Amino acid sequence: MGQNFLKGKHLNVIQAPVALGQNVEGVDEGPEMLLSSGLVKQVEALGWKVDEVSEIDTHDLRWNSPAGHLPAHQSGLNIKFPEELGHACEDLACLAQKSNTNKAFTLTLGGDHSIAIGSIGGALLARPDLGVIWVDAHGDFNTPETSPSGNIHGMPLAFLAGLMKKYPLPSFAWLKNFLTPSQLVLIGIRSIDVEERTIMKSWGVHVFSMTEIDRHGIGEVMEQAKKILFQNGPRPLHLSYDIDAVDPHFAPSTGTKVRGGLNYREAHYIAEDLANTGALVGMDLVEINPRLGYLDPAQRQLRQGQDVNPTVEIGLELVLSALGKRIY
Ligand SMILES: [Mn+2]
Repeated sequence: MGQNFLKGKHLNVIQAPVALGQNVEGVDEGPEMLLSSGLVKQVEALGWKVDEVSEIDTHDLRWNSPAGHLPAHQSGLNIKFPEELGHACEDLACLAQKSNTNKAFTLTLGGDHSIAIGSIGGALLARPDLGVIWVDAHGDFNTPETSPSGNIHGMPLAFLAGLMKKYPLPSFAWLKNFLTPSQLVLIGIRSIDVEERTIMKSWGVHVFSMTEIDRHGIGEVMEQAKKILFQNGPRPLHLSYDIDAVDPHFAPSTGTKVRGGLNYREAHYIAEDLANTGALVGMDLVEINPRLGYLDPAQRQLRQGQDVNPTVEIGLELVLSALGKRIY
């Protein structure tokens, strides 16, 4: 397509070890596991120059932080830790905006999916026209009125679609640019809350659930997804990859497992196909919880005497696919 959404092959890694968007301990350990598994070296082996590896300040956002022990509902709304997560996402948004302004690829490592409010909210400040491919088992479109749990990791798309503007949440006032329905596609979905579905239908989001993948195959689904996102010509794309989209057989270390997900090749095909567009400018990889599934003997692998967590491994591989790694 010949666009210049990136300036050369420069990449920034942002670590966002945030766990308070959900309620399972350990998801804040994702970024360090990915980095200690050799992410930077393998990204560089694909010809990328890693300009910066930064980390947002999350001292009070980890599971075992003081905030983690606060009562769940501080705001009077059915939403947990809006203050803490709003400020963390604002920090992340600053870094993401800067990286996008510099036309570097922005790779954000979570953490739970609440961090996408920061990574995408920040990218939208630099690139208001950004298209988003949201790969997930869940809809992530809940609001305080529809959420069964009040966990923000089930609400990031409601924030990014502008549906939270009606709630008094000053810590998210920095969110300025919002997605429109032609800027967003969801892929791999198989679990939507009843009232969340109503919100999604009335907003008009394009959903490619597992049923569409069964019926048409992932290749055709990606063609349709690109048709929607590129209907008015080329635009930069951001891939928000929740590892729970992948079937738990392949990616067991995650907090909200749902059976019937993407198989190994389907998971990769999405990332490979987006890399092929030449339009991909950013990616989130979220919800890897190395503490879950890790001790299951059936999942245990050893390499050079060291434990390899298969979910961390597949996450790393998905990043490489999105950055252009090819079979042939
Ligand atoms: Mn998600």
